[in-house]
Amino acid sequence: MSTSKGGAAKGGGGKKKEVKKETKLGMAYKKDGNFGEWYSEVVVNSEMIEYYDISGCYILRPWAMEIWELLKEFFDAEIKKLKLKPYYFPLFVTENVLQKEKDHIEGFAPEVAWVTKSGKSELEAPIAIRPTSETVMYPYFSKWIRSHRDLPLRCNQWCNVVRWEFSNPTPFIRSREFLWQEGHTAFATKEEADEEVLQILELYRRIYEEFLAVPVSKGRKSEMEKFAGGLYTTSVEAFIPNTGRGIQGATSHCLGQNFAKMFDITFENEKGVREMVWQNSWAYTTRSIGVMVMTHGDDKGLVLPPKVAPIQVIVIAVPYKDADTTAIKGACESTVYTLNQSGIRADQDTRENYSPGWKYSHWEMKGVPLRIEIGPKDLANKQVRIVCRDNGAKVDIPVTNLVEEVKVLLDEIQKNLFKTAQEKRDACVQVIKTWDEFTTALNNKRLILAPWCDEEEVEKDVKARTKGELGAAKTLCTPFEQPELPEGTLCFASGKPAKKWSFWGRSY
Ligand code: 87F
Repeated sequence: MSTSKGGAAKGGGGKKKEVKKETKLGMAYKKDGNFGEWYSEVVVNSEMIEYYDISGCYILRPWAMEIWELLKEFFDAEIKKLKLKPYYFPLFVTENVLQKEKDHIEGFAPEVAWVTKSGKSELEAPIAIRPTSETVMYPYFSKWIRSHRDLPLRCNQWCNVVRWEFSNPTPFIRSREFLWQEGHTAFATKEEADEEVLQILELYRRIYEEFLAVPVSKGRKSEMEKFAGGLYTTSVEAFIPNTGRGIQGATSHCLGQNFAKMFDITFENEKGVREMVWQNSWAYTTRSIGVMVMTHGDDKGLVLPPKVAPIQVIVIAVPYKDADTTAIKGACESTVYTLNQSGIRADQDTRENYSPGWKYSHWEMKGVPLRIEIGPKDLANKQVRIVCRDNGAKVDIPVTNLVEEVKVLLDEIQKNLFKTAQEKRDACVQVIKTWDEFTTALNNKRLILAPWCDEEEVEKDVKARTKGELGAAKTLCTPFEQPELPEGTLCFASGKPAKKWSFWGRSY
């Protein structure tokens, strides 16, 4: 991929000057050509990800971690308003405690990673690495909760978890170790728990739609797809048009009293009577970054929504011919300073061993929303040239209006990315009524909205009938926003009376 460009380039005074070899930039794969290869290339070339020598594990570089930090800053402030407290529980869990959850852990068991040795000696008993922290936390909930005055208990932790997946690992999307926040809460009443499930789901929608500019549908999971340990599961679901696959963006579960029973988490109510608590758990992960990359990236690389861009504006000097390089450097410097002063994340690329053209490609690859070019003509006219990453638009802006104009442009890019993604997603939605329409839509990579009888057996049957190389179809969610369901509408798969509209499709 990385071939080198010729060594000589014109220097400042028109003389031929040796410039350090520049690595050629660019993407070998196209988004509409080979999507999988394109995605790997984008996350690596944009310097978000470095591959690691353990399959399914990736190095998250600053360009990814800074996005994660921006999301975290928003989410953490919001949950603190909801009285969530920060905790950190250990990474390890004993077999004994993990097994307390054995009913629903059964299906997950193959993904649990174990520590069996220290140095050369076998541990007395193997210790599991947390795949999620219910079993780590809830024995202590049982200890800490005594009376109704101890409720609600609201814990959140930001941490890593390990799930030893075997199917096709993909950076951010499916990795064996990932970062997340996990919220675990306990209430005296179901009403309080129900309310929180939706408050958190709304925050997840905002992460995707307002920050990552990715449209999602809020809805409820089917009995087959819900978290088996809980009462009901809600989620935000995104869709990747290129692969025709749905992808779960985040989940917010009401656990009911199942874990309270298992872990004996009870409280004495005002009347002195023992009751079991009502619990929730919820999480979003670094997968969200991958969904954003897939949604907005293009053939030049990453495209970042301004709200999550570590650098929103990159300033590049264009000192060609006999230009006054000192004055240009000064203008770049003061442009960055002015923007930073107004809270805009701006930086300049001062490297002298790269040409302006190389820098343009480099920062396009990294998806920076705005590029400011400053050359001799701009200097003379007291203006700068601004280039938008999303649509390539170029505008010349008087320096006096700089901050306002940059704010307007960043805002427009944020809105346009969301709007474009929403239009693309909506164009993939297909309402179907019959099995034939369903299979055709599935083959056409559609996000299918179908009338369904909501029976588990029927979902199993659909899975079985659509099994194949690309994976079976399943329900993604039943969206809260339901179109009208006319009396007498039949289930597309069973022919029984339909109870609801649900999203179906292949998924990640
Ligand atoms: C993998 C191995 C072992 C998912 C697993 O969604 C256990 C599990 O319990 C497991 N994969 N799950 C379900 C996780 C449920 C729940 N946990 C807290 C969440 C949100 C955060």
